[in-house]
Formats: sequence, C-alpha cells, structure tokens
Amino acid sequence: MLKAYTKPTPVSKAITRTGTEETIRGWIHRKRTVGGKIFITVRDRTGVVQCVVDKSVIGEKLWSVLDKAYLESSLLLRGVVKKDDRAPNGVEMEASDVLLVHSGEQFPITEYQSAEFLLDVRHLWLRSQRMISAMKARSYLFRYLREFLDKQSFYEITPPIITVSGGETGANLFKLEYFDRKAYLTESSQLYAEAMIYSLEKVYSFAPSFRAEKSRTVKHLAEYWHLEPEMAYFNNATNMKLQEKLVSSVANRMAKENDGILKFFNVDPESLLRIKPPFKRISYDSAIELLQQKGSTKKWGEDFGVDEERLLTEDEDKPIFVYNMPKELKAFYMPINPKDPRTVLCADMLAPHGHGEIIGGSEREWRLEPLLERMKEMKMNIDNYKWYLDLRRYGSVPHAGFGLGVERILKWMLNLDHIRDAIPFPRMINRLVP
Ligand code: NSS
Repeated sequence: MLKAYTKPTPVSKAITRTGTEETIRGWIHRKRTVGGKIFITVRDRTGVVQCVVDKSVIGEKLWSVLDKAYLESSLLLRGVVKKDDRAPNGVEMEASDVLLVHSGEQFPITEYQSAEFLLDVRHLWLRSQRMISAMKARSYLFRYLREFLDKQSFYEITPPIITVSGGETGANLFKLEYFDRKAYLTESSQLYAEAMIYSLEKVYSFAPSFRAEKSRTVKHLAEYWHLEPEMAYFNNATNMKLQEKLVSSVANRMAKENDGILKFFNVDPESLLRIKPPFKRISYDSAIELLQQKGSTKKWGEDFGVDEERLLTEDEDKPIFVYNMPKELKAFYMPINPKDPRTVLCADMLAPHGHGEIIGGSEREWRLEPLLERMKEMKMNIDNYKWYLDLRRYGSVPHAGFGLGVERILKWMLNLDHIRDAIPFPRMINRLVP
C-alpha cells in the first residue's frame, strides 16, 4: 500500500529504469481517459512521465476517483517502467497502485490564457514547465555568482534594507514610516558595502533593491535582486576585469550544466560558451559617435535608452562596456575623470542583442574634499551622509565596485521577452499581488 510518505524515485531517474517497479510522487500535469484506461502525465521537479492506469489492474473504486481527479492533483504512483515509443520520453509507467493525496478543485489555468491572467494566478503558474525552468535557472545563477566570488576570497555581507537616504536615483525611492520618522527602502547597498571594505577588503552583498520605477518597460522591476561587490584598491580597469570574468564564468556554467533548460528557451548553449574575456570597451564619447553613425539623434550628454542600448549591442555576441559617462548622468560618489572633467570614472556593462544594462559600476571618490564638493554641487543633504563621509576621514583607500541586476542577467541568458519571468513574484508599477 502506498503511503503519503513513501520514499519516491525522482521522475528523471525512474524513466531510466525500464523493467523495474518504481514509486513516483508528483502532480497531474495532463490527463485523458480512453476506454478503461486513464493516461496521466505526472510531473515532479525533475521531469514528466506518462503513466497509464488500467481499470482492470487498479480496481473500479480507485479508477473512478482518478477519473474525476482534477489537473494539478497531487499523487503517488507505483508501477513498472516500460519502453513505449509513443510516450513522450520513450517510456511509460504501468500503474499498479496510486495514492491520490489531494484533488481539490478545478485548476483555473487552461491553455491559451492571457499574460495578465497568468500574472494574476502567478502563484499557480509557477507550476508551468516554463516557470519551473526559469526558476531553476535563477537558482543556479544565484549559486554560480556566489561560488565565483567565494572562490575569489570575497566575504558576503548583509546590508540594511531600511535606510534614510539613497545614492542613485533619488526620485525613485519608496518611502515608508519608520516609527515617527521617514525612511526609505534601499535602492542599492553600495554605501554600506563601502563601509565594510575597511575591515574585510573584498565584500559583496546580495539583497533586494527597490526602485519606484514609474516606467513600464520590459526590463524594470520595482523590487529586484542586486549583487553588489565592493573592493579595496580596485580601479575602473581592474573593476571591469573582475566583471567580465564573473559574467563569463556564470554564462559558461549555465551553458555547461543546463542544456535542457536552455533548449527549453530556444537558447543555443554555444552562444553562452562563447562568452569569454575580454569584452569590448568603448568610451561614452565613441558610443555617441557610433550611435550617430547609425542614425541616432542622441547628442553628447544624453543618457541611453532602450533604442541606444539596442543599437550599441545589436551586432555583439558578448556584453560590452561603455565607460566614462558624463557626470550629470551619474551618482555623486563617482570620481571626476582627470583627463576629461566632464566625465566620471565608471563603466556600464550592456548585454548583447539589446537586452540592456546588466551591470553599473565605478571607482568611488575616496578623498573627502572632492567628494564634499561634488555633493554640494549636487545640492545633497550632507547631514544624511555624515557616517559615509567618515569613511573618507580615517584610513581611506582607493576602491571600486559594481551592481549586477540578477533578473537582467537571467533575461539575457534565457532570452526572455520580459524581466517579470526572471523572478517568481514580480513587483511592477501595476502589479503588487500575488
Ligand atoms: O543603478 S545602478 O546602475 N547602479 C547602482 O545601483 C550602484 N550603486 C551599484 C554599485 O555600484 N554597487 O544599478 C545597478 C544594476 C543595473 O545595471 C541593472 O542591472 C540593475 O541594477 N537594475 C535593475 N534591475 C531591474 N529593475 C530595475 N528597476 C533596475 N534598476 C537597476
């Protein structure tokens, strides 16, 4: 007799064991009844397998319970694995026993649903093959990013999520009530990561960042996962070197270890295996020239939007860096470029084929006076940054760092149309539930 806690064989393993009797545990992915037989496709986290339940084997009572069971019912099934060329994996399980754990109500998702409806029932849509594949890739991506940095002797740090001020966008902060004061959800953990290089030297934080982005684009989330390494004695050049090594490493591992997932998304693993340092580096000045040659009307000093990012990367197979942007476009902590004081020592990494910016990084102004000057120029509230300025008062050191948007990387690697499928419960201007 099957029990709910009977130890199952993962479906992916069971399908390799033809001739033996196996127990699998999962959910009803598909179902159809033909005469006295019910064909059930059972899904678990490792795969799907077709099973056939014969009335004459299983008995009338259990058969009719299963006949009525809804899609997505949970069950355990025991049976012999047999070769069958007509079945999807070339094998079929002939059920000798079934335990229906829960059938419940009719599953609301049927074929051909609108994207909006699937977002409304996101908590259930996560069971789809598409979301299962995307969420596995996401988990692997988190692992590969961490493992790379751990191997490079970084320490992982945990920054606060509640802050009193930002550093990046200013206008896009989410406000919240903090007892009797005003506070904000963090838009970047960088300033706290900077505070920790004075003791740990090479650190990274891996945490959500929040941006009250009013724009509805395919690459903006209001809450996204942000990997932010920060390194003492790094400059713009060594910063870029580390970034291209990191991105190549995770792209290569994604390709080598997840053939099935990539194929599901019609991505050729070879395209990710080709990601190797060095990446092309172009200055903002040459980027503007290139854009103008390609017919863009962008002038020096203007920021890039979706169209410019596409034009710059349409013929690229690897990500590229655009470095030394105009200071007006960038945050207060970026040092002025001594060779051209209209620009700062920074670099953004753009993904190939128009997937957009995946990394923003820079050197940090590590000297007190120039930093203060820049903050005053930008009319910032110096009081909020007293502690940050202290970092420049005691044993300050040159340093640099960057922020990588995990969902942006996943959107690129899986060639997703929209960033929302790179995160289980997307937060966007018009989407807060579920
Ligand atoms: O604003 S950034 O360009 N840079 C920073 O926040 C720095 N303080 C990071 C640092 O140096 N520690 O954001 C960094 C990256 C950017 O390149 C994107 O990949 C991602 O964060 N990002 C986003 N992803 C998804 N949705 C939104 N809205 C978003 N904004 C930035």
